Amino acid sequence: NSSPENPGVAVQEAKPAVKRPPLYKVLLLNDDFTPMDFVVEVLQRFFRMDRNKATQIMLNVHTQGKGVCGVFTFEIAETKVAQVNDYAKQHQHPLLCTMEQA
Ligand code: TYC
Repeated sequence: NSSPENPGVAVQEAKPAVKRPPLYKVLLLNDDFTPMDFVVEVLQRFFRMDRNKATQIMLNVHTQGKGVCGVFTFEIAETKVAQVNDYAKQHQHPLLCTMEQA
């Protein structure tokens, strides 16, 4: 990448200063006590799912032990996890939400 003015002299090229941020999966964990209806409500309220989608994800978590509710940047994922865990606590359910890098 030398220039015509300075043949053979390498020119430092600027890298575009944009990078995709790392993404995080927000996971719901199964337990034996949280009512299915409550989990469906949580998925609708905090992940904006319709009732059918929420029921499908809830049943997947129920049978597989855990499941992905969505994929977000770090701060959004952290906020979702806190909202779900706080809401579950307020309603005295042991439901747990976690995150991991996608
Ligand atoms: N296993 C629970 C029940 O049988 C339902 C449940 C589903 C709980 C998903 C948590 O993340 C969960 N009532």
